[in-house]
Parts: sequence; C-alpha cells; structure tokens
Amino acid sequence: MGRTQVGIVGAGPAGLMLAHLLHLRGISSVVLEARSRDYVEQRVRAGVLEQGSVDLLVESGVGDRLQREGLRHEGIELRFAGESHRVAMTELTGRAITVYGQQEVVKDLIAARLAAGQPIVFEVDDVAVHGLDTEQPSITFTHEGRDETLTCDFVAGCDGFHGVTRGAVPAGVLSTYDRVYPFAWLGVLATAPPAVDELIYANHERGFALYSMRSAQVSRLYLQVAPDEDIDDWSDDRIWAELRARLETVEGWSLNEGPVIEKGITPMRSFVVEPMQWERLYLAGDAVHIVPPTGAKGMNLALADVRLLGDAFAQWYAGGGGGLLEAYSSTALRRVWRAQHFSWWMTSMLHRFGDSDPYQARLQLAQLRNVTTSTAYARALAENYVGPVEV
Ligand code: RFL
Ligand code: PHB
Repeated sequence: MGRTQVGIVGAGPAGLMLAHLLHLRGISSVVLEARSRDYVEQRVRAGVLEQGSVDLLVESGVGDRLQREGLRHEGIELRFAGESHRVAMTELTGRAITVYGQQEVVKDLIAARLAAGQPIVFEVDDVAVHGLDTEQPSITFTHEGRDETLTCDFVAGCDGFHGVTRGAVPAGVLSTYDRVYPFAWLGVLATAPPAVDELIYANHERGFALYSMRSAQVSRLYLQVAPDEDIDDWSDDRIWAELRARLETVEGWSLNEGPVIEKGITPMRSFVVEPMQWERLYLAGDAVHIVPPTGAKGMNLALADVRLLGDAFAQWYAGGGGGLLEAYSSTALRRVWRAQHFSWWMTSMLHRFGDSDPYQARLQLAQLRNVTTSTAYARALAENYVGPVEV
C-alpha cells in the first residue's frame, strides 16, 4: 500500500471530512473503511446539522447539494402535558439548524474524494495500528485477500465507538467517563409527508417520542423503548399506534402515516475518553465520545473535532510547529463536554425513567415549564441546540 502523511481509519463523517480538509491543504491521506461504499452510503443515522457544521461543509466546497436539499429549521417544538410549545431558535440566537441526512453528508464527501482522485479503501479487514510512539507509525490490514501495510506520519482514529484505534493506546493512559441509560430508541424511516415543518420532542407518560423528517416525502420518527427491545416485536401497525399515542396529544394534530422503509434500535449512552490523543494517534468523533441522540450533537461533534485536526495538521506540515496538535485534545474536549452536558440534560428532561421515581417526573415537567415560559431558559436550550459559537 505504501505510505501517506495521515492514515485515516474509518469513513464516517469524521474520517471523510478530515481527508477532505487535508486534501484542500495539499496533505496526503488514505482512508481505510471496514464496510462497503454502498453500506456507509445507506446507513441511516443523524439528521441535524448545526449552523457551524453547515458552514464547514459549504466553506470547504462540499455544500452544494446540502444548500439545495437541506431543510433550514428556525425552531423546534416541545410537547408535554397535552400542550405544545415552540422554541424559536433563530429569534433567540440568530442561527438555525439544517435537516440533512448523515448518509447524504457521507455521499457528498465520498463523491468529492473520488472526484479529486484521492484514495478510500473500502472493505478492509483486520485493521491494526503499530508504532504510534515512533515517527513512522503504520497500519496493517487485509484487503481483497492480501496483507497490506500503510506507513504514515500520523494516524487519525475515526473508526467510531466499535473501532480498534482507541484500543491501541496502552492500558492506563486513557480515562473513561460514561453513563448508560435504561432505555433505547427505536428509529423509523417512513414514506409519509411530514405533518409539520419543525421537529417535535415529546415527553409522554408512555415514553419519549421524536418527530423528524428527511424531505417533503420522508418522515423520520423515534420512540423510547426498553434497552433489550426486540425489533421483530414492532410491526408497522404497532409503531404507528405508539407514535399516535405519544404525539397526537394536542387538539387537531395528527400524524401522516405511510410505509416504513427502515427501522432499527439504538442503545443510548454517554461516553468520553480522555485525552483524545496519544503520541501519533489522534482520535475523533464517536471513536472517543458518544452522546445520546436527544441533543442531535454526535455528527456535529465529529465534524468539529476534525475541523480542529485539519488546522493542526496544516500548521505542522507548513512548518509552523506542533502547537495546535498539542492543544487538540484539550481544545476539542471543551466542546465535547458542553455537548455531553446538553445531551444528558435534554435526555433527562424528556424520557421516562420508570415508575419508581414520581418526584423525577414532576421535576421534568417543572423543567419543561421553565424552558417554555422563561426566555433565559429557552435561549440556553436554543444556543446549545444550534451549536455554541464560543466553547
Ligand atoms: P461513524 O459514523 O460511526 O464512522 C466510523 C466508521 O468507521 C468504520 N470502522 C472501521 N473502519 C476500518 N477499520 C475498523 N476496524 C473499523 N471499525 C469501524 C465504520 O464502519 C464507520 O464507517 O463515526 P464518526 O465519523 O465519528 O461520526 C459520528 C456519527 O456517526 C454519530 O455521532 C451520529 O450518527 C450520532 N447521531 C446524531 N448526531 C448528530 O449530530 N445529530 C443527530 O441528529 C444524530 N442523530 C445519531 C442520531 C446516531 C444515531 N444512531 C444510529 C447511533 C440518531 C441515531 C439513531
Ligand atoms: C434525526 O432526524 O434523525 C434526528 C433529529 C433530532 C435528534 C436526533 C435525530 O435529536
């Protein structure tokens, strides 16, 4: 396979965006991905881009389709106790979010990479990293039945929560901070025109529900379910009945139903590993931090990490020294922890935590009343949701 400047493991938003930013600065990289191109382009995940993520995609030249097809949202709705309240994000912050599927971001980045003639190797196996504490680390893997070695200056671990790069750091170096929630999300993609044009986050005694969308024809919906829930127990009819029960709680509002085209269950966890770097390994995105999706922060954090890494590698290769590389972990962790707090807070406010704590349920309602009656609380939510400018 030869050598490159930065070896990137993982072709999710983090790895692909990093490869793109490096290419724009004339820095070579090779992206190694365990799955097929088709698989990563079809994988349904996040859908909300902060203003800063949109700006990064547009400024780096991969935002054309996003600007044409992305849905700009200036508010969200909070639904609870038979009432619905709008949080006017743009009025409160001057910024907005854009709804655009993560797999569309991935498609756009892969297309840009291939158009630039730059390498992505799909369907690699047995990836292992070596010599991270030397000046010439390497990545070994198999591809199409052959053993390969890629030598590089740096390794970027962008291989998600289940990746291998984080595990290459010697025991005792990294500290882990995590929380597992007593529920999961069942996510559904349906061919049904969205019934509203803003997202609805619903706190309901049967559990949390979220109404989102992908286009004028496709709705994206989520239900809080048990962590060990079996997807086979959820027929389309049962899914729609549960969505109706949790979302049709205000007069005159009803869902548009249609065929379910994709469904899956996602566990919920909060997870951070510190520091985000060891010797010549730089970790980014879900490989070092996970948030529960309630704050819509995961993909945005992945993009924010690699924006910093792109600048840091550019400084190093331009002969400007390793200042930004050294500061990478501590700089990135400020945003990471802010998003951890926001995602935990939104999750805590909106989900049902079981019957054992009625006090907690009353506190949730008090919190929701605060957010929907106090401009200060609403602005705090909105600032975090659209993405903090200062971290
Ligand atoms: P990814 O996207 O997981 O990409 C990692 C890539 O690495 C590959 N890989 C390997 N490649 C080579 N060798 C190995 N040994 C490898 N092991 C793994 C994987 O195949 C994969 O292609 O991580 P990245 O790039 O850090 O991106 C993070 C985001 O994907 C994630 O944070 C978001 O999807 C989270 N998330 C959301 N984030 C948001 O910002 N806004 C949202 O609205 C939002 N909603 C969500 C979400 C995640 C969800 N799920 C399914 C977890 C909604 C859901 C339901
Ligand atoms: C989505 O549209 O997939 C989505 C929206 C908001 C979230 C999580 C996921 O908080």
